[in-house]
Amino acid sequence: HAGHELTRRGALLVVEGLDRAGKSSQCEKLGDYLSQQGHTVKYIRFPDRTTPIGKLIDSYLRGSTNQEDHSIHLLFSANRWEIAKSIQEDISNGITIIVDRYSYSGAVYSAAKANPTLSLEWAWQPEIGLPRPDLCLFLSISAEEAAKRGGYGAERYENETMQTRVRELFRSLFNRQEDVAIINAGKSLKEVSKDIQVAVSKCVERLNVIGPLRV
Ligand code: T5A
Ligand code: NA
Repeated sequence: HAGHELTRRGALLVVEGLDRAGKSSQCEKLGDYLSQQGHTVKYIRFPDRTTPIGKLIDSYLRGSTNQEDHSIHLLFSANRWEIAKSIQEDISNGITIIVDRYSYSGAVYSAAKANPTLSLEWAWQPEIGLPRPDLCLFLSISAEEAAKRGGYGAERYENETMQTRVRELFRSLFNRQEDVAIINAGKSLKEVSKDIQVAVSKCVERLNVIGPLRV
């Protein structure tokens, strides 16, 4: 699909995983690495708690307000749609974007609530049409391991029952998705970042190659 490009676009790289899998730490390391390689890099995260919709999400996650399951789900999705156009623009301007959580978290966390009318399929629908990542790095870690890391338990969803369901749903979702790299996030920060660099380098190289004209 990259073969049609005449100018070099940026890459859309997503980092996903359970709470405390090390997503934010690894996004930062990946950003440093790609900058050193000469890429222009931008970091974004979802939920983006700074927008009006993001503020509603923030207060929900902190437990200060309640929201109906479908309703909060659609707000998480709207929070991605509100910046979808700027993501597209940045990428066409050659900026590589590192995204800390995306549609995959969106579908999986909502579906993990086991609400009978909120299946994984239902939850995925509002994500259809958002910019498709070139690569999704899934930081895989056991729920028990994640719970041992700092700051766990403060927000809604940070309990082992929910996290175990989330883990299973991520697996079933990623079985159906292309361009996913499963990264063992139970290793040291440095080892995990090395594995991420290898996966990302392969992906970025592919984007730089101009493919041959076909029939
Ligand atoms: N959500 C999100 C939805 O329900 N729907 C949606 O559409 C979206 C986008 C908030 C919640 O919202 C849900 C999912 C979440 O429950 P958030 O704001 O991204 O999402 O907050 P968190 O994801 O909870 O951020 P986390 O704090 O969970 O974790 P990270 O980013 O995975 O981990 P990180 O890098 O901050 O590291 C956590 C701790 O572990 C240590 C770090 O130093 C830190 O102390 N650590 C390691 N320790 C040992 N070895 C390693 N390899 C380590 N890597 C990190
Ligand atoms: Na984080």
